[in-house]
Amino acid sequence: MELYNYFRSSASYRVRIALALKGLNYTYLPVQLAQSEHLGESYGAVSASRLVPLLRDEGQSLTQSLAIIEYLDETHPQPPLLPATPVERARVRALALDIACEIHPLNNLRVLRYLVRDLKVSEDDKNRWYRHWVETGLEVVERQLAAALSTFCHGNTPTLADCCLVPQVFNAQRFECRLEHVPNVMRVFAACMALPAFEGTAPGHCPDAE
Ligand SMILES: N[C@@H](CCC(=O)N[C@@H](CS)C(=O)NCC(=O)O)C(=O)O
Repeated sequence: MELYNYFRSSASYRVRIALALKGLNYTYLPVQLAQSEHLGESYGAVSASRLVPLLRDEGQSLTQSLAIIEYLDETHPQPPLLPATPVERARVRALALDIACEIHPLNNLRVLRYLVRDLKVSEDDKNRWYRHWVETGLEVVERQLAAALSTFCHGNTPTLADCCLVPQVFNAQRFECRLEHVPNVMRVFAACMALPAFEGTAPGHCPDAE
């Protein structure tokens, strides 16, 4: 397998965690987002959306981190990243989507660049925007974690939801977001980071880390 990704990309980090949890080897292919390499012709020939991550497996190109993780879960079922019952699976997917759909897209690189370059928003206001959506978005996750306490987001083993939560907290810390109001998010974050699959694939350990 080959993973096109970028060390600071939280969507890429989700997939790195899933690959590590399943003990799968892959070739790390860096795409330098900071230098806009993803917008160039060569990555454009690989990816229609020009976003990372993109996983190549068995000659197929797979995009969208959550779809990639579910693909990995179906093709390599152990350890499972989704629980056994439909209602539990719905909860885990909902937690993952609360991060991947309700927080991350508002703070993606192209959105931040549009705010600054096209709408002429100041650097300070861009950071306020970023923090606002992370802090309010994580509150939604916090309420759900507080209502059903468990070691990880759901139960005592990591799931798709944890693959999303950890990279989002990394981003939050990088942008100095407030996190005292989400103690259960931070408790689950700490439990995940105690595992090599989360720690070893963190941005700072990636081959393209600056
Ligand atoms: N929903 C997509 C999001 C992919 C995505 O937006 N990736 C970011 C990096 S985290 C990216 O490539 N951004 C480039 C840009 O915004 O120009 C997924 O989960 O894979």
